[in-house]
Amino acid sequence: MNIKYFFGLLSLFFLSCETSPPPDLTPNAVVADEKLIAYQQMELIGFIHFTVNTFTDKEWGYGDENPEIFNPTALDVEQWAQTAKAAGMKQLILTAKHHDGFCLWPSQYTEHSVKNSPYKDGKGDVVGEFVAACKKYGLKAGLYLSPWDRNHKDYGKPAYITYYKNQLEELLTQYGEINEIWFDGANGGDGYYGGANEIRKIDRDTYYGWEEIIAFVKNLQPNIKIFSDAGPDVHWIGNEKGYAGATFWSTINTDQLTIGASKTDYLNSGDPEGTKWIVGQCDVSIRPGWFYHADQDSLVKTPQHLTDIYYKSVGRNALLLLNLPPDQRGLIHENDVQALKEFKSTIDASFANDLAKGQIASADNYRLQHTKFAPPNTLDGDPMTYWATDDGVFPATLEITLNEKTSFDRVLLQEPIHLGQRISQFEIDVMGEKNWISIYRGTTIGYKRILRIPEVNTDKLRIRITKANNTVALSNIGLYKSSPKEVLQKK
Ligand code: FUL
Repeated sequence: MNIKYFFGLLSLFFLSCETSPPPDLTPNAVVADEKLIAYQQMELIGFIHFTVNTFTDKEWGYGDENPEIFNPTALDVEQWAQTAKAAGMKQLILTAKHHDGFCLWPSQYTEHSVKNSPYKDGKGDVVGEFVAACKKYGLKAGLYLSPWDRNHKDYGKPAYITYYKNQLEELLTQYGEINEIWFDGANGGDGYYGGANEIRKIDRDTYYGWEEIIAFVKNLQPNIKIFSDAGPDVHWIGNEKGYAGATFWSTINTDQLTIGASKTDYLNSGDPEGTKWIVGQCDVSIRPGWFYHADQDSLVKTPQHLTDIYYKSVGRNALLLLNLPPDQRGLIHENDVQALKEFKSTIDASFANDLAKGQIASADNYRLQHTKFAPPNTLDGDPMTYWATDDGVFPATLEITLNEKTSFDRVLLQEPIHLGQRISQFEIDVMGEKNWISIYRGTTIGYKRILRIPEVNTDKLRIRITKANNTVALSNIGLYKSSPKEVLQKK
């Protein structure tokens, strides 16, 4: 080859290297797929606990209820959907069947159902009406089908599993797309069981044949997300207060999980060594009970309490599933609607103005010195673009310079989870009179972490990531001044 020609080719090669963007960071072995990223981005979703318990004033129905007691006087599923929508929820999950076995749809496999109730003279289908209302208001619909059934005569025997699958088939074939199915962990104990009135226990590991049920569900609805305390797509957070751990990994080891018997601490923190990506979900009720009880009308959580829960769920890399139980009219009570409204306006006020927007992000190191990995990517609001360092750079330090001294007390951080969850230790410093002052030490970030820090007034902040399981990447940083509404004002 002619030497001139050779050098010509070489320079062409370098030129093309410069123009074609470098490849993405190598993803971790365990990452969030598109389906779970979209699920996590919903952030706030709602629960609707409604059944015979609403009329018997119980939390767990025994299964011996007369279906005629189910008689809502003004049931309005659209009010549920409107309330959820106005609160910023993206999905609602309805108890199609709770532990009492009463079905809110006219199942052909049982008489313990809405078809034998006065509601619409037995012609009503609350599940169908609920799914249609969700659709109308642009919400995803999810269904809760209690594995435990205190009404069914065959509960505990193989025949019940056939019954349970028949019910799943009805729910997952007759109502269009269902985004989530919720398998509760409470299972076995005393019940009516077709008149036997006895205690029945099941083997949690073997009775349901969960693997087969999961495959059955996915076959009927390929895009569905399955919740249980063991996943496979979404897992319980280990308490019913709505709190994820301050260290929370979206990765977890499924061989340590059993539906209905997983260790709550493990669920609350996830596992940095986890081999599966399962999204954490924090369920909590707006009232003390999951079902409506008139004597709890004055015990609705305050907007401030709900806001605190928001920080401990959405702000800790998990989803918040907030329960809004309809009353005997079939409506979400006025007190709950009011608390929810104020909660939403508080969050909106706190996060209306991102003080980092349009400011300067810089770093000593960014990968290959290429714009694809440059610090300003953390300020563009896009979860897919990110700042990344060269391999092995610790601490990875990113600085935000504000155009003037600014007061803020909330720091929002996000990792690009399509590449996995990486960060396990970081510190935040702000510039004082002359020196950096450390104001926060944290562990995990994940999809979203919102830190409540004491108010600072500064024009410089830096994030130092001191430990991660792979090359550091951050997709988003926000700075906010919280609304005074977050704190209950003394009258
Ligand atoms: C629990 C159930 O026993 C409660 O009644 C409620 O449905 C809650 C969400 O899950 O395990």
